[in-house]
Order: sequence, then structure tokens, then C-alpha cells
Amino acid sequence: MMKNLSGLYAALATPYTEDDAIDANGLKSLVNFILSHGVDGIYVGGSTGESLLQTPEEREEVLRLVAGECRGKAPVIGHVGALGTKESKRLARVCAEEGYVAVSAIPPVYYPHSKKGIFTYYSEIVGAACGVPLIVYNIPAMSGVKFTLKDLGELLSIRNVIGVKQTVVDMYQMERIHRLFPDTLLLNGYDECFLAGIASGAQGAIGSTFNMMGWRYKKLWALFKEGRNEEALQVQSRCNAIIDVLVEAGVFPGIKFILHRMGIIGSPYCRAPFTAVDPIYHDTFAALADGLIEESRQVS
Ligand code: MN9
Repeated sequence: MMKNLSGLYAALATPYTEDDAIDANGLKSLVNFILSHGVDGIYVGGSTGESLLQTPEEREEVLRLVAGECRGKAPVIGHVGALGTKESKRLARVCAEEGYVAVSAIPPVYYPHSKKGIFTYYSEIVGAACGVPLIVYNIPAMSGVKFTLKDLGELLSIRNVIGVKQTVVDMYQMERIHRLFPDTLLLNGYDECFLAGIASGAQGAIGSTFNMMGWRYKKLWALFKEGRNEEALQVQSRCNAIIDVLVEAGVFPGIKFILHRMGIIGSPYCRAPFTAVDPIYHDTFAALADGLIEESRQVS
């Protein structure tokens, strides 16, 4: 059951209109661009989607809009993690109504909760998801919550918790999850570690840079499966040369700047307190965007 959710999912960016509302047209355009270039599905409302900067109503709106656009075309995973269980449960119900194949959640952030509190949060989300399975979003660098292997094992023993979005550079932990919990759907979270992740047992990935160059990861994965590892590494290195600049300039504003320049979304802005890309990066990003749009035409 879990293995059939393996694949590449874009961690969808959320475009906004000039007056800071959810841009429904931008979302549709972005979803269709992504799906026409080799990505299998969409991960909605995660870190890249800036969900924690949106009101609960806006998060619901995005979940519904994207589900509507993907219906009959591609599977969607809905991120429902929030500061409080109540909001997460509400969003999990929305995902169930809208036909999401899975829900996913960061641990509850800001307040330091006991492990028991965190496990109960996940159990309650699963309970609200009406049978839709859950993928734990393990991202200690941003959530501040470090799961040990034992913790992950405990979470995975909750009924209907089927997988982990493993956004951790420690490939030893990736390999151990794969080895010790072989039935787990294990999805790589850092695009710059994609090759290392799939080599360590990940059965797919969720990535922010799949918004703008998903086809490269599809190619990389195919090369890996064929045992052409040096060529796979070359593709990874080409991706990472871009990710290096994104990390320096700010990943999410950088991705949106590029998507805007590619003509896929109508405005490049992220929600405050994110700041716009510093002008010193504009030329570099513009050149990258022009190269990527050209490359995308060759693959579609
Ligand atoms: O969803 C993304 N995680 C975060 C996955 O942004 C926290 C990644 O795709 C990263 O943005 C990317 C750059 O570090 O690997």
C-alpha cells in the first residue's frame, strides 16, 4: 500500500496576488507546469507553500484549489501540521473530503511539548483524517523537534501512519529507517541530497526545487535505477549549483523569483517576514530562469 505512493512530489509554492491574497490562477498555472514536466504528484501547504504564514482559511483554500486542479491528473498529499492540534485536525478533514492520498504534518512547533503530547497530536490528526494515511514530516532543523529512531518507530506504529518525509541530511538515519522499518514509505526531503537519499533507501522525494526543475530529478532517478551513478551525480551537481545560490539568497523567495521570471506565476513575493530577493542576485536568477524555461521546453 505505501509503496504505491512512492514517487516525486513537488513541495508546491503558493503564489500571491499583488494585494497578498492566494492567487488561484497562479496556483493552477504552477500545478500544470509541474505536472507536465515529469513530477508525479503535489505536496500542498508545506514549508515551501508558506503554510505557517497563512490563516487557517487560506490554508483550506489552497488545499481545496489544488485538489480541484489535480483531480484525475495526479495524487496530492496535504500538509496539515500547525501549532495546535485543533487546526491540524480541521485541515486533515478538508484533505479527506478533497480526496488527498495522504496527509502529512510537522510536529507541533514553538512550545516545547512532551513526546507524549507530540504522539497524541499525530494520533488525533490520523483520527480526523477519516482513513487517509499520514506521513510524518521530520524536519528538525526547522521544527526544532529531534526524533530519535525509537521515536520514529513509535510514530510509525500508530495505525495509518505510513511514512516519513525525511528532511534530514544525516543519511545514516535515512538508511536506518529504511532498514529497521522496511514497510515505511520513505521520502527524501532535501533536494540537494536526492541522490544520497535514494541510495539510502528513499522511495521518492518531496522537493521545493521540483517546482522549477522537476524533470532533472526524474532523469536523475532514472539514471540511478539504471546504475548510471556517475551521470546521476552529474545531474545532482547541476541541481546543487542552483540550490547553492538559492540557499544563499533565500530558498523560497529565490524559487518564486525564478518561477515568476519563467512566466509561470504572476508575482514573485513571499509573505512577510520573508523579504524579496536582494537585487544582487537578480541577474543570476534571471539567467537561471531563462535556462530552465528553455530546458523545460525540450523535455515536455
Ligand atoms: O520540502 C524542502 N524543504 C524545505 C522540501 O524547504 C525545508 C527542500 O526542497 C528544500 O527547500 C531544498 C533546499 O534546501 O532542498
